Amino acid sequence: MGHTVTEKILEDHLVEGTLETGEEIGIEIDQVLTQDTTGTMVWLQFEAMDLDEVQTEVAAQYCDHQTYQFDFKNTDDHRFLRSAAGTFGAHFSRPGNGICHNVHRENFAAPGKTLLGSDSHTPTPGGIGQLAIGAGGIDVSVAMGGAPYYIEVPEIVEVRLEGELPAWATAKDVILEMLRRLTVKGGVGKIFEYTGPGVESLTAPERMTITNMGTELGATTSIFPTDERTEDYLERLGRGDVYEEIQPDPDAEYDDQLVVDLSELEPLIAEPSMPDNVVPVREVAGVAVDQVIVGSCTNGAYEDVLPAAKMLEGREVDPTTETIVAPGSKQASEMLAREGWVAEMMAAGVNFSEATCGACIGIGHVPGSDTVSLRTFNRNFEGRSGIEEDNVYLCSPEVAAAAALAGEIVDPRDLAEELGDLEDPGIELPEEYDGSKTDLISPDEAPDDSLIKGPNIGDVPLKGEIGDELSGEALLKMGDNITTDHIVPASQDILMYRSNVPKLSEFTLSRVDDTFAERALAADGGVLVAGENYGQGSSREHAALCPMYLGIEAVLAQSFARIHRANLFNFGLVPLTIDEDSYERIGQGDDVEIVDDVREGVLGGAEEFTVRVNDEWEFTAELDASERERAILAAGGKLSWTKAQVEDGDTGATPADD
Ligand code: MIC
Ligand code: SF4
Repeated sequence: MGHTVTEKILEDHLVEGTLETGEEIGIEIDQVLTQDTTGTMVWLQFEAMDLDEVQTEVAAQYCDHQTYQFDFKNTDDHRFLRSAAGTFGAHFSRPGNGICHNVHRENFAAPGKTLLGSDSHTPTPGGIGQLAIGAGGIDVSVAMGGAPYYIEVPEIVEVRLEGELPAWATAKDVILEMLRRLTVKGGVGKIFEYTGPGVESLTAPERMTITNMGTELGATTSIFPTDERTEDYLERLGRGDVYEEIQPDPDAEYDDQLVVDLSELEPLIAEPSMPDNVVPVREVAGVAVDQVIVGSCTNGAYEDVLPAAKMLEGREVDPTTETIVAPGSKQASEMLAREGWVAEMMAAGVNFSEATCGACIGIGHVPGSDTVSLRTFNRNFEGRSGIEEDNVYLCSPEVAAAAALAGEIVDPRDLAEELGDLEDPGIELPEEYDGSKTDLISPDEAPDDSLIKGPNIGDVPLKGEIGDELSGEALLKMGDNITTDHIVPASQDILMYRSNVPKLSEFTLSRVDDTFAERALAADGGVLVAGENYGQGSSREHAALCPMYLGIEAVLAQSFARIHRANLFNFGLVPLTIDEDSYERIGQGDDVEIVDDVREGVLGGAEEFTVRVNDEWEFTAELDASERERAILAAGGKLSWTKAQVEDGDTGATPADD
């Protein structure tokens, strides 16, 4: 039987297990990336495991989320990260150099290689045939120490692209169409592999918009085959030598298939406040727009900003619409500046920002109350923009620029007809990506060789081993699709505590119930109850770490998002799956008790546990976990488990010489 692109790369990197859907395998990781808001924990855990040197081919530390450094704590985090990169052997990208996914694709991404990153949009270079997966921080630390990354082999779904995009339809509309069809949980347990004649009509950057936002489907990753377009892109980056052709075999078999006819697509938009709330732009035309932002790791690359710049050239944005462009990397800004596009945009009324995640997580450009913001980003979860009742729409740079000009949502095809001289700008790649590399410091040039820890950088809290008994109050009952932004928000006032878990945990679940943290501490233990897809969104392990710190011992949910589920194991919280009837019946404040011996069940492979509620009624909850996950859980989390493994010399990770 022939192989898919995914199988070829997995097979090349397989160090443990059998490559069969649903089986747990261990794969070798070639590259890792981390960023400023998850990176401090990555390195603190690397240090706590007594590891002293990066073992992967490439490790890169980016500073991208909180680059404005509103507080000394952010600056201290950046200083610590630079010192950690220097001490342990990673590349360091200075604050302002750009978003991790953009800078990584420009400098390190390579077909056929594996990449593990502590950010959920790590799959971005899947667009150039890299198998790239987002994970919690400790998974990245362990892989960086040289150990395999363990994963259940997902279903591989073929997304067959037919035809070519018509005028004004874009790569963003391809992924919005996928979200419209499959929803934000449609990709859980799946890898989307793009194939078909439509692939060659898309440039490498367009493919990366699609793979980036595959994360919003809940997918493990998304990947494209490689071809002349991939090679051409890498050559323009000056890295043609890393090109490798990877195509699926003609008789490759997929677990499932869907077809997207590119020629049938039209400009689409995700309405507030979920990325799968997708409708044609024409359906919401006429809605007044107060703010437009072009940027983010989805659509902030040079090739994304350029079409918007071309549309704005010689025109003026509507006086009622504030328009901001925040490129994904400093290289993109520098090139756009040298070519004169920055000046054109400024003359059109654009406020040009530094290369940062910023507004994507509510840091800067927070929308006004009762206003509409149109963004080229990937997420519009309620409140993420920095104001609770926000109205954030997601769209392509072309739709964003059209709205900036019109002051309202408008299909660019209709605006083009009205204006007469507005043409679809299309996608144009530069001859050469020739931005400076000043802000990317290689391990050889590192200015530091020891860790610099400011007063806000604390230790990683540890949980004890799991005991025989587990009981407590159902401290909070939540609905479906609870995001990690609900669990530990990422806004500016909270983000500065990412290295200080006791302080950060005060904000746990505050977006659902602001009395939660206080109640949890007072209760000294308890459980959480949730509906489907609990923990979707970010890779931030703080969403498990903070509840753990507050004494939460288990989460009972109808289903879990992939990265968050792994994070729960990593911090010793039992993720139990419950059915709809039990979910409906259990109430907030109920007393919950696992009747069976928990430790024995976890270690002995029990898949079902009896849960007793208020001493009145019982139901069965499921624990679907591999042997390795059970051992991690029983040890109280991955840090304790790995330390023990390292002491036994079992992980493949390389401990420090004492
Ligand atoms: C996000 O888009 O939500 C983030 C902020 O990039 C997160 C990482 C984090 O929480 O630090 C992600 O996507 O993993
Ligand atoms: Fe940054 Fe937003 Fe991308 Fe997350 S989704 S990495 S916050 S730009």
